[in-house]
Amino acid sequence: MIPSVSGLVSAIQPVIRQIHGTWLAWGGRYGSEEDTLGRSLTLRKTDKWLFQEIMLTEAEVAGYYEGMANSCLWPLCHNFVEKSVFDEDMWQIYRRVNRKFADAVLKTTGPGDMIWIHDFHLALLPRYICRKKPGARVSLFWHIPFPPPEICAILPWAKEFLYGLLGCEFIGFHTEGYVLNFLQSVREICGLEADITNGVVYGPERTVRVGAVPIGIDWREFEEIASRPRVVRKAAEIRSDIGGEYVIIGVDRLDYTKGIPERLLAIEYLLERRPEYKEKLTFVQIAVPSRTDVAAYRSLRRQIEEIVGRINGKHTENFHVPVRYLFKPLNREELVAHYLAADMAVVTPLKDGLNLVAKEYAAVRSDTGGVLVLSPFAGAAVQLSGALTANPYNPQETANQIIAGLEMDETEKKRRMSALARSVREQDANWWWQRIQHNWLSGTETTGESSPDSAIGGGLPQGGTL
Ligand code: GDG
Repeated sequence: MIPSVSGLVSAIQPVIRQIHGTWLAWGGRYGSEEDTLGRSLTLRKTDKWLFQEIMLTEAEVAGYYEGMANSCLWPLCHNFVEKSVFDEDMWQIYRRVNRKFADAVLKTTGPGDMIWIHDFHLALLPRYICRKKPGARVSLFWHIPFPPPEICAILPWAKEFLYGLLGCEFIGFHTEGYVLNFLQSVREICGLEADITNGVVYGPERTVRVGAVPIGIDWREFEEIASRPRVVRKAAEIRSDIGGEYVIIGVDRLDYTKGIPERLLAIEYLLERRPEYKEKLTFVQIAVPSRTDVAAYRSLRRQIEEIVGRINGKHTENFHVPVRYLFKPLNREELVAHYLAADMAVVTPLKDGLNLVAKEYAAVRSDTGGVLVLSPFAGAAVQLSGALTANPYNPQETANQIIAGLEMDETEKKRRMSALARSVREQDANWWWQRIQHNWLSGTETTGESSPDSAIGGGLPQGGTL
C-alpha cells in the first residue's frame, strides 16, 4: 500500500510508528454495502503497527469523501463559502460513513483503549462511539482551520456537527484562533456553556477540553535525509540544470487554498518590474495532484497551467525558463533535494490549518541559510517568526518580500533561519504528541487500564492501492 501525500499522513506516521498503535482508515478500495472492515496489514516489514482497512462503497466515497468532506467542509473551514456544496443526501452519507467508522472502532478496540480520531472527515464519530460506549477515551485532532461562528452557522447541520465533536474528552487544533472559533461556535450555535479562558465546554454528555497544539515534524528525519551524499548530489544537479543565480520553490498539494495562482502572479509582477531577474531567477512549483475528481480542482489546474504558460512565453530569455512546474509527487529524497537546492521557499496559502512544508524547509536549511516567505494566513505563522511575511492576496507585496529575501545579507538570513530551526526543533512531532497526551489525560481519572499506546482509531483517507 502506498500512503497518499498529505500533511495529515506526514504528521501522523511518526507517532503511530512510535506507539505501535492500530490505524483504522479507508484504504482507497471499494467494498460492498455490507463490508465494514477489510484487510489488516503492516505497511512495511519492520513496522510494529497495524493498518486496519475500512471499506467504503463507490457511492459512499462520492457522497462522503468527495462530496461532504472535500466539496463542503473543506471549503467552508477555509472560508471559501461560495465553493461549498450543501446537499442533504451528502450529509446523510456522511452520517452513514461516520457510523461505519464507529462500528469498526468498536469492533477493534477493547476496554480502556485510547481512540484518537483525525480530522474533519469524522466530526460525528466521537458522539457515535460514546453513545455505544459511554465514557470511551476519545480525542480528536482537527488538522484544518476551524471557521468562526458566523461561517460555521452556514452549515445547515451545524448543531449536529458540533454535538458530534462534543463526544470527545479532548479536541486539539493548531492555533488559539481556531480554539476560540470552536468555543464561540458551540456557545452561539448550540447554546452551551463554554469557558473561553480555560478551553472547556460543558457538553450534554461530558466535559470537553479544547486546546491549541500545533503539529510538529520529525526534523531529525529531514536533517538525516538532507545529509545523505546522494541527496546532496541531487540538489547540486538541480541547481546546475536550472542555471541562473536564484532558485525559489513552492511545494503544495494542488489546492485552491494554497494560493498557487496568486504566487505565480507575484512572480510575474516581479519579472515585469525587475527585468534584471529574468535570467537570474527560477521559480519551481511542485504541485502534487490532489482530489482530481472534484471539479474545482480540475479548473484550478487549468488556471495554473495557463499562467505558467503565459509567464514562460513572455519572460523566457536566452532559453532561461523562469517557471518550472511539476504536476506530480516526488519521492522523499527528491523532495528534500529540492528544499536543499532552493534559496527560498514561498509558502503563501490563502488559508491553511498549519502548513508542514514551511517547517520541513526550515529543518532542511537550518545550517545553510535560505529564506522562508510565509503567509500570515497559515497557522504555522504563529510559530515561525523568522519568516518574511507576505499577504498572498497582494502579489505586489509578495513580489517585494521575495526581492527583500533575495537581497538580504547573509548574517540576517542565518539569524532568521536559526530562529526558524529552533522553533521547528523545539516544537517537533514528539513535543506535539507529548502535549496531546498531557491535554488528553489531564483532568480525567485514568483507570490504569488506559494506555496511550493501546490503540488508535482514526479516519485518515488514504490514496494508493492495497
Ligand atoms: C493538512 C492541512 C496541516 C508535498 N509534496 C510532496 C510531499 N509533500 C508533503 C510535504 C508535507 C505534506 O505533503 C503537505 O503538508 P501541508 O501541511 O503543507 O498541507 P496539507 O496536505 O493540506 O495538510 C495543513 C496538515 O494537514 C497537518 O496537520 O499543516 O494545514 O491542510 O509533509 O512534505 N511529499 C512527497 N512528495 C511530494 O512531492 N513525498
